Amino acid sequence: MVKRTKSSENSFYILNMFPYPSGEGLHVGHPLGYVASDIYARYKKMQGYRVINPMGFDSFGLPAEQYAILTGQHPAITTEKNINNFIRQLKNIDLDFDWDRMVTTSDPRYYKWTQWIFIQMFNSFYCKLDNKAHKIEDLYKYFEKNGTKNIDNYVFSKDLKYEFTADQWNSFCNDKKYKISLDYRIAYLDDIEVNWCEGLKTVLANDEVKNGVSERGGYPVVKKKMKQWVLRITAYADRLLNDLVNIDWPESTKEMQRNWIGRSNGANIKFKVVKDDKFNEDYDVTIFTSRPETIFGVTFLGLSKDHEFVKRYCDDLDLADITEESETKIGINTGYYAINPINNEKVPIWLANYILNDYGTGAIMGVPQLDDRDKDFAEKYGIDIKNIFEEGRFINSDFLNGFNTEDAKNTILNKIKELNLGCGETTYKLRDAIFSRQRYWGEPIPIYYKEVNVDGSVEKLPFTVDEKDLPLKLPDIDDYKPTGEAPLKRAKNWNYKGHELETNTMPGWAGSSWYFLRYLDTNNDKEFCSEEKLAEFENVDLYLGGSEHAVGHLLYSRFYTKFLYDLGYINFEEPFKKLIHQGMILGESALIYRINGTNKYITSEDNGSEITEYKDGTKLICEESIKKEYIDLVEKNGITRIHIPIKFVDDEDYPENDHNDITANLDELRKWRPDFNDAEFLKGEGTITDEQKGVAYRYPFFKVKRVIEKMSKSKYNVINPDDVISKYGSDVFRMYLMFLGPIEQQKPWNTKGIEGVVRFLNKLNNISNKVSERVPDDKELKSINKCIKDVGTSLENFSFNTAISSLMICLNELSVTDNISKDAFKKYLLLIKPFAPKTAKKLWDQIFKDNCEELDILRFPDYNEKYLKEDTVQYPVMINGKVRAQIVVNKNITDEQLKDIVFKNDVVVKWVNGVKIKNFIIVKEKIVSIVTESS
Ligand code: ANZ
Repeated sequence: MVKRTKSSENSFYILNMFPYPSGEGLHVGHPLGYVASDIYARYKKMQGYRVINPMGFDSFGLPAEQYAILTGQHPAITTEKNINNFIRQLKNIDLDFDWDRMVTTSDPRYYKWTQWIFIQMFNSFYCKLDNKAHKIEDLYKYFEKNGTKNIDNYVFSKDLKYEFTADQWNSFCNDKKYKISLDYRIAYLDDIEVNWCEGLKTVLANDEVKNGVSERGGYPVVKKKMKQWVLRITAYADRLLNDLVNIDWPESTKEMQRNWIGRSNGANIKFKVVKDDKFNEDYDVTIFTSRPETIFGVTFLGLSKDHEFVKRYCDDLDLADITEESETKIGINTGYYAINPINNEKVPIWLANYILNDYGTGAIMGVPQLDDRDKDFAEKYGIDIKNIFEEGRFINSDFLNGFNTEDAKNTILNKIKELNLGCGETTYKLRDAIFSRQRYWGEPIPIYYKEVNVDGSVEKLPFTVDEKDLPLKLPDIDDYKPTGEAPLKRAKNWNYKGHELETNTMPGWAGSSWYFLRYLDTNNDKEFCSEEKLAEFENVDLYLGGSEHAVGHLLYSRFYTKFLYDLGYINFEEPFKKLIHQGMILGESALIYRINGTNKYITSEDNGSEITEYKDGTKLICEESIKKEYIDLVEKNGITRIHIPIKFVDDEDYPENDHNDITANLDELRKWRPDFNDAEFLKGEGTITDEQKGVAYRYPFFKVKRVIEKMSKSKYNVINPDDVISKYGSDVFRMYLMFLGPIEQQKPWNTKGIEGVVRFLNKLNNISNKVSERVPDDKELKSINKCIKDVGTSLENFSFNTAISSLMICLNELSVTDNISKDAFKKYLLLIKPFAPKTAKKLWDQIFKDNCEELDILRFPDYNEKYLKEDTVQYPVMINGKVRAQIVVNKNITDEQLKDIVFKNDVVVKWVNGVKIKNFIIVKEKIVSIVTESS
């Protein structure tokens, strides 16, 4: 059990979500969080913190495998190449990552421990007594003592299908005990319904299936039960929910996790099925509702088509039409009725496609007035709708009449318990996490199957590979093509000690759910992380990453952390104390329009009418006959939008007009793709008048349409940081990225705006020639001290753009004089160092190298409050109780001087002219009050 607590208050762990090393490399959107973290890390280090800011690669995944299928290259090879390219690009941005801590999830030295954690999950169960994972041995002990008596209160499990006494258990052979224990473990095998697509020979995720066919290719998809490894994350639902209050995360992300976990407090209520001539058994349907107080509004019961009642009594119904995928509600009337236990009303029992079999009890009470789904359904099938709620109060609800929702809920829950009609019940939307993937490029699951004898019959049970034999390395295969079978089935000698090995691999999130722990002790081959190393930094102080991971990765990481905590391997329950989502950097795409069925292109989206005149007044001048020809064609054939590379959009050619960012370079365009070779572009000619100079420019152009959208290769709007850096240098790139706006905000990259940052750094370079030995003057002291304070405050608030604004303002102030004092300049370089490390270093070496002071060891400067005091003060002037004017004066003036100024003020003169002053009061640095005679 880890007892050690964090060894240093002075340590700080910063982390970015590690990237998948795609073949496309980084675009400017990726490094936003990296640069922010780098600036923050450098700042914290300058404050004397021990900081780590590691980087690694989430390198298992489908794209590498897809690429292998196409090219026959082993994914390990392409992955390595991609990683090297990423590292090169990241270093190019001057990111000061702790490269010696780097992890890659597809490295056997790393996934050894991903496999080890899986084995720990296999060897554990979740104990309800203390709400923690325990070693499976404790479950054995329980069975030895109690058999399955009250097992429901002891172990967290989906269904408890065994029943035996302690004596019986003790008489079981080991293999039978082992087999029984398999059902209670945190990692367990389950027959799970999956979406099987025979056409693609693979299992598909829910979002890859649309209307019953595969999104890609449109092949039929069927539900099929398959044996899969599953992790019992549902055992952690309450902790995952409750502990959200302890972490500093965006509220919206917490809310998404809450919704995903979906705890719902309601009730299970029994409805009796009515006996008649075709049905005379005693049968109850138990429904789950989150709104038991609406029970007087029930007009039908709804069951999932897989409900047990249906299997038993409805074999005469044709269930084929009830597809879950369908967007519209579909139902069948079973012909049976149930009795509302509260008011004894008889309501019909329907089957409906919107009722999930694995949520609640798979049965609902339909309350059409208050539940939209029920309302749609009732309206479609002509089922009654009863009004029971109006203006916040229940009506037509007998003993609930006049109650509000909360009172009604409490009252009905008591009634239900009293009458023994059911019980309060908490349900969750969260499902156990399917862990098996039928693909190649992932961690092998360290399980083998051995035949054992259980009660006289031979069964194949799963066993874990010995920990000392880890990693279980991913074998080579000859053919990566998907055939519907797990690719590892084609691996030669894929067995362990003569027993067949599991052929499914782990999902993408297995490796990413715990990598933040491995950074603390990357090269340890004895443990996933040693106790000492854990104590150095513990959990992540600041985590940066995209909000698209709000549920998946962040929830799984929390689950893994809690699990390792339960087993005593770590002493914190949450992986990431503070979380910031960086906003997406959008690209500016350029679109042109092809007239369908031709190789002719027009400059505008609309049907041709816009061809003649643009909103800015530019006239398109071309011969009427040509124009007419185009307009007719556009109307006849229609047009297609085509993305063209943004780099063909002319930036430079017409700097004096507004069109420089909307005209395409047609020569480049023709060279770009063969189909543009002999393209005909309907060029326009524009006129722009420069009123100051009194000249008009005329120029031909081909106007593209600009849209701001996600950066993506397919939209040709990707800006590669390498290009920006080779043109402007990494400091400009870093600062511009941060200057674009608040880190959390989504914002477009606009290369033109970069010039402002270029000018700023140029100015800094220039000023360095004017450094003088003189002592700083008051203005400098004030300016630099204010800047120190503002940059520090901004950084503490992760407001990088305002920090840069402060730096810009200060530089402007410092550069008004002919020279700048060495002292002020030195502080300024320290302030800018986290943002523009290269520039800071260069100037430092130029100016201060003889000082024998190393830039790298100097602390972030402190400010002196005394220089921040304003030397002016603003006085509101109150005349007869109303503020009529504001007067700004020097702080040090005398009362006499102030009085003089006040009575010379135009507004004051207007109000007090000709009347006698009864009273004149000055409250120092606060207010001036005048009371006149007549009031
Ligand atoms: C009556 C009712 C009245 C309901 C009302 C809702 C609103 P949450 O809160 O998200 O947990 N339900 C129960 N089991 C279901 C299933 N297997 N498939 C589809 N729907 C199911 O949702 C709980 C509510 O969803 C339940 O409360 C039930 O409808 C429905 F004004 O019962 B309710």
